Amino acid sequence: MRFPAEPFRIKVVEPLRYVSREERARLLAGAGLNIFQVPADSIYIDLLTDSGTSAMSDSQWAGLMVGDESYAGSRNFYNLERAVREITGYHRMIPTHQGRMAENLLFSTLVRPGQIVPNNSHFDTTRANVEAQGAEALDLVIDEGLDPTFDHPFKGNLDVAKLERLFETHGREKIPLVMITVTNNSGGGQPVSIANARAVREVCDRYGVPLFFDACRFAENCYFIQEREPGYASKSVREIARELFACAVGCTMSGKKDGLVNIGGFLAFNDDSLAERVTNLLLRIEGFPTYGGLAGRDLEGMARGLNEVLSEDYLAFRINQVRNLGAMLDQAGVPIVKPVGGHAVYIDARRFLPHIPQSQFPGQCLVVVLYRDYGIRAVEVGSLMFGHRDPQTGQDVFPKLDLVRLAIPRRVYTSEQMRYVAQSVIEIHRERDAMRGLRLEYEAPVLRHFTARLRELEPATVQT
Ligand code: P70
Repeated sequence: MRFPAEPFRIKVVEPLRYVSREERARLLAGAGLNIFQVPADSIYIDLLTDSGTSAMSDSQWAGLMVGDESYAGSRNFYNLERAVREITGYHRMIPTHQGRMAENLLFSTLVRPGQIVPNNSHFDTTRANVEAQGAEALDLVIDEGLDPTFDHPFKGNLDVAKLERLFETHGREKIPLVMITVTNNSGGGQPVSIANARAVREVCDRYGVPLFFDACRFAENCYFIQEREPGYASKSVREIARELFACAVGCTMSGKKDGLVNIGGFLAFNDDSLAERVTNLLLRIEGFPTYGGLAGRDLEGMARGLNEVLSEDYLAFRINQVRNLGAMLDQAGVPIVKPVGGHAVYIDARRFLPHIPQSQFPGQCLVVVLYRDYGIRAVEVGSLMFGHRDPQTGQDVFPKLDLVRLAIPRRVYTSEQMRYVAQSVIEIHRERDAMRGLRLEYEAPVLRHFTARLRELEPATVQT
């Protein structure tokens, strides 16, 4: 049996502070019920994100000591370049301080106002970076990907027929590139199959448009391919990664996910003239091309992390830790997105709290109670994160799904802590009828979820 218990032991521990319910309630009220504004040392289990929260290995920590902090030509740059080349096959690697800078560089170079960038689903920063160019960020995930109850092995797939129609309607001039996010974060951390990536590439080739991956969670995606896609069971995850990356011409990467580091990212592809254009911009806004906004030691940590993340013992543990949390919730009747994705369990807040309308942020209601009563931090991926007021009609626009994400940091929490999380959510689910909706008191014009302030509605105003 390929048993997915922790394939590591604990060498260093980080004590967690116990905070009373009263103190948590006070902190949350002071934060405008916005979990991003709560100090992290007041949180028991932090499932806000799997990004930048990984525990590094002894080898990665040792790698920091061989950081070469030369301004130009650091040896760690070459180590990272080699790691990226071996894994992806892309020979140009441009380091950035994190994923969103890779997005900014790529879209600033390729995208013009009025154009459309299709993706299976854009995540928040990707969408914001496309829109910052005056372009439209269009989500084309398959319909099954939008149904939280539909069991499909590759719910992250991009709808090829919709993509064809988009090209037929607008022509290639309007579409500067196509992106696929692996795994598809907004849709529940769902994987994309190689067959789908190939079919998308075929359409892109026909129209002469480049296909890029948003590759943050590529290793988790490749593990699912090995597990689920016909013909891949006997291939190594490393081989599968190489095959997957060959379907695109390049990628943006946040090393904070499957790079197993706390900071870092890169842009990688084979096109030398694109590299020249991106580098000119990089020099102005990020740094010299051999460090790109990072210290030499950070480059080394990421080079080692990218190789470690392809360990199949690690991936079996990782994917199954997340899956087991989902199974505990599912067995207790908590509505979750199925099948469970790679980095997180997503609770379907609209089914969890059917008495709270989308205009009262059901997902955020659950986030508030999870922290106040149990010290757990989750994140809303729904009306608060993606809802907005249409400037033309003045109407509120809500996303199709209202989810609460329990993102699991890599190699950080024990299975016992995961059980505590499951029990907490199950207890809230039993008491859900007493929960009340929220209203917005302040919102910023972009990425409002990071700084929004909310207030709990009085019982009298709750719609039932
Ligand atoms: C997350 C974080 C980052 C991300 C991503 C995809 C598919 C690019 C990026 C940007 C963001 C986040 C969300 C909620 C709470 C905290 C953090 N995703 N593409 O957790 O990468 O952060 O390195 O600039 O998921 O999903 P970077």
